Amino acid sequence: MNMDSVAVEVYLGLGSNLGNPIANLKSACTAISQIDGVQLLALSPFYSSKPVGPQDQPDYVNAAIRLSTHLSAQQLLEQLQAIENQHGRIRTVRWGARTLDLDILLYGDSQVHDSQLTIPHIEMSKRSFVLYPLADIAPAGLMIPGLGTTLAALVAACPAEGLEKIPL
Ligand code: A4P
Ligand code: MG
Repeated sequence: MNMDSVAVEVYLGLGSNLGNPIANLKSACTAISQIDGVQLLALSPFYSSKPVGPQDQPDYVNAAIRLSTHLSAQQLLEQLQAIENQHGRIRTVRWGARTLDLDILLYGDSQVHDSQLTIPHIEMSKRSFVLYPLADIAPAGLMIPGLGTTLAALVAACPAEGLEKIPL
């Protein structure tokens, strides 16, 4: 960690569809707020969503987080994967059911393309369960690096089908 560096604003997507998804996301949020070098700035409402990918799995609960950090994207990914593992995440089927999925959606205005990370998250612009919670906590004019478009434009182009805000 480089404490001299300027903090970067980061957005995460959270998802769960096994066990108690709401409890899993709340507990993940607490764990994320406790990562050294991370300051949690906002948590979106929770949404229930129909599974994208294999349909023979339960509905998901999804949310988004805004944080600021001095960690590199790679360091943050390691911390997030440790939290996924603590929540009993077992990697089997691609896009299959999971107790906890933590994805880095945006890392400042950076674009990352390496063997470990693709940022902005490759599927985010098509997924209502990512875009709507993100829009709850991010400025509408937020530019999506590499796409040359704003978050608001992506939301406008993405129907909210199968997505419902969970009243708390
Ligand atoms: N990786 C690359 N880029 C990133 C990034 N920006 N953030 C790599 C996090 N990880 C990133 O991820 C596999 C690898 O992706 C990691 O080791 C990391 O190096 P994974 O979570 O272990 O595996 P996965 O499930 O095959 O992929 P992923 O990307 O998590 O799946 P998705 O695309 O997120 O899809 N339907 C609803 N309604 N709601 C959901 O939340 N989620 C999925 C999972 C499918 N359908 C869903 C939902
Ligand atoms: Mg993931």
